[in-house]
Amino acid sequence: MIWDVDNEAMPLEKLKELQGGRLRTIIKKVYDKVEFYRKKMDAANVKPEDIRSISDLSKLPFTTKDEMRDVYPYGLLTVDLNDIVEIHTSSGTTGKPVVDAYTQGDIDLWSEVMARTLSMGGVTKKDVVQNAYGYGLFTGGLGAHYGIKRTGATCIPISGGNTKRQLEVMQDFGATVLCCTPSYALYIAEAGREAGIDFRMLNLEKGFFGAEPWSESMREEIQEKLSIRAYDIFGLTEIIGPGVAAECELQNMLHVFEDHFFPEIINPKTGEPVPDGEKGELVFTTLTKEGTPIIRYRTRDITFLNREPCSCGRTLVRMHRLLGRTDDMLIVRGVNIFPSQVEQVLIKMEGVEPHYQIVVEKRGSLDCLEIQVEMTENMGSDLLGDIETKEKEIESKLRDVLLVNSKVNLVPPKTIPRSEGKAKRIIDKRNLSS
Ligand code: DLL
Repeated sequence: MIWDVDNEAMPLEKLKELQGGRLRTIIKKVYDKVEFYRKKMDAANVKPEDIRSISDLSKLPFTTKDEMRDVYPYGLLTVDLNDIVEIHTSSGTTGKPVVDAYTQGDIDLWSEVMARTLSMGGVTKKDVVQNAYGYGLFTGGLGAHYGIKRTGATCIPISGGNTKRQLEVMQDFGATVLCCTPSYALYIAEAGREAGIDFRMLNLEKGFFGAEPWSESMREEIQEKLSIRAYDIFGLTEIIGPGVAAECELQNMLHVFEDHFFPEIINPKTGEPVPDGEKGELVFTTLTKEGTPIIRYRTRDITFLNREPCSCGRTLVRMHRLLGRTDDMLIVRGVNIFPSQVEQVLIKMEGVEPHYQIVVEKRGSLDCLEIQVEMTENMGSDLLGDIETKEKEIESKLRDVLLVNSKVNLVPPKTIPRSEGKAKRIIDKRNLSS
């Protein structure tokens, strides 16, 4: 079902016009009201009058996460603090977080884009949605909450964690939909299996997973283990939270809600826009957000755009599931490595779980890559001391994909820390020692 057919299936000419008009308004507003943007535009010698249509966007300077931190907490506000009704922050582990301050209009927008997201996977008022994204400053919990309520479905605001209780609630309340990070969905599946739950017998039908990278194979695994259809949903605090892009029922790339959040793909090294279909860094401009509009925000996420029509009828451009991040990319002995590549290898192998951690260290002047991989429950006993052979097999498969050597260590089941939110996949010890 298309939640907002007028805006999600708008003829492309009309969409372009709408985006251009919205861009003119927002640029004038940030130039008048926010010193941060006025200074940057003056330095780049661009005036609001120079921005007439969406194709003028590339004249404007980028905004980076570090710049946003510099004006923490309220430096990007376009309205009076009295008009802000809610605040969220990013979940960064270093430095000050990035702040998103919402007006009531922004909360309405957020509810709408999240209602679109859930409707794309078929959620209606008949559904009972278990919302296991964390509630709090993180945008996942409340963002999904607003969308669930907007669709008219029943919301169970359980938040993340307490997996035993998640399973109990899922059964007792007959949840039909699960919202959480993909790694937590797998954890719930695992804990359920141990508790003797047959997910095929439950009401659960679909799940909306995002906030961290996951692969197509991980989708298959979640779909099979939980007996559901699993949809990828994408967003980030700086732009609004979840509700920036989402998959439709065809599960074939994520429609970007570009009437509100305009995407560009740039070459991360040169900052130049790249043609559709080519990989690069995703950049967003918010066209309608009131509290903290963001102009040309460099997400550090890597993907590409696809403008081919989708058979669901939506005209909104699609982005491929994230291929990595410019900052999550490890450079080991000069070779670029993404955690998703490791996951793709592991998920196809017998006897191991897609629970892993990548550790990079310097030994002398050489970068060493060690990958801890969990065995399945029965692997230890099946292999009878053949663990080393298995490790070698994984190392060889990884070398084919990563193009560098790594040392694989098989570790007993459940020894890699589980996360109720975003999983921590990389431990880079090189920075700590330098
Ligand atoms: O993670 C918002 C969100 C909540 C999205 C719930 C989806 C579901 P942040 O904490 O600001 O916001 O983190 C944003 O997470 O730049 C991506 O690198 C990553 N990310 C978000 N969704 C996906 C996804 C929320 N579907 C950062 N696939 C983004 C891969 C994702 N990575």
